[in-house]
Amino acid sequence: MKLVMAIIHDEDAFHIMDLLNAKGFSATKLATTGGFLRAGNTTLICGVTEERIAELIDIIETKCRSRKQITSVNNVSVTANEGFAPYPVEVTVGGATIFVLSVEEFKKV
Ligand code: 2BA
Repeated sequence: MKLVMAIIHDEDAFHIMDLLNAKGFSATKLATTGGFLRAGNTTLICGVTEERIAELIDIIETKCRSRKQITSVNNVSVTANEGFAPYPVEVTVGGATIFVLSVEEFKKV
């Protein structure tokens, strides 16, 4: 038995939970905060048999692949009367940080 902890982007959490449930994985989703950016992220904890580790990691890789996305931020205008103008920037979203831990004992009582 292994415990997989995967820190993923909030945006990817909803879709991956659906797929994990459909494939028969049990998972717990925690709302967490990155220590560096202090921004919200999601941590999934998932107890699995060793035979299914590769399948689980494959699902995480597929659903949480890091990708570039264009988003707009409000840029401060040069003059006070012009207000704010949307300014497109490219950001990287997604990706996953995965830990696989050995489980000494697993019990449901
Ligand atoms: P990633 O390395 O992809 O990490 C994404 C999130 O995964 C982290 O959020 C943190 O919540 C978790 N994480 C990553 N490595 C971990 C570890 N060894 N132990 C526990 N949790 C871990 P943040 O801490 O907010 O970091 C966001 C991104 O900022 C990181 O993306 C990395 O690109 C960068 N970063 C993190 N720490 C840094 C540092 N000390 N100096 C420069 N850049 C850093």
